[in-house]
Amino acid sequence: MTELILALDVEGREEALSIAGQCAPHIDAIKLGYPLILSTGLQIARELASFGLPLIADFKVADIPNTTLLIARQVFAHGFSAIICHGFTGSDSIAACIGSAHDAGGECYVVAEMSHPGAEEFYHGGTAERIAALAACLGADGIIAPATRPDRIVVLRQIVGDLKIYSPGVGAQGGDAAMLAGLVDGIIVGRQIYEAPDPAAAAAQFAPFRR
Ligand code: OMP
Repeated sequence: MTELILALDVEGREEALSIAGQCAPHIDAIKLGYPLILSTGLQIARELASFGLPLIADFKVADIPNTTLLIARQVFAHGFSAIICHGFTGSDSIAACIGSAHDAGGECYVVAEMSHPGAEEFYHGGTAERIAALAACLGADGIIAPATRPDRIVVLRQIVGDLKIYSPGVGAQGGDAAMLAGLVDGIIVGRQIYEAPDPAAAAAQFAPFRR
């Protein structure tokens, strides 16, 4: 059983607020990334906060420690509760993101392995395992791991223990929520919900998998 995190990758304020409002009773958190934030500005977080759900900033931060810290500072100053960073940048950058998040009372999730097909080119062969181990060792709140490869989640779960695993790739990318039950702490779903004729009904379909 798992949380349902809505990936709100729409490109307009009105649409974002409308979909978030419709889905709010059926979801546990909202993830905002570049599509919405570049089109509306970080202040959209203040408006979405009115739905009373945790807001996750998906900037997949991949920079030097100082720039990472400056990005995280902006994110938490705008009311987000969590941030996502890449893990391939190495321990100092990951630690900067985790430290900034925790200083602000927030959480940090580290991408251990991505969900798209091309991710196999670099993440497989030990890299994802190393990132997951580093994230756990540095005190991250969780990792991001692919719903499109449940077998990989089993491997990464053995490394991170009871650290949270949030998993994108359900629906549009081919991942099946039923395959992830008991393996992950949260599924991240975008298009299957926000492109549906009735987003609330699409979100409600995940009710059997929610805690
Ligand atoms: P849909 O494919 O539309 O369900 O959206 C998935 C969401 O998860 C998007 O916001 C992606 O940017 C994000 N995501 C992935 O799809 N794969 C990853 O490996 C990592 C993420 C992420 O960090 O959220």
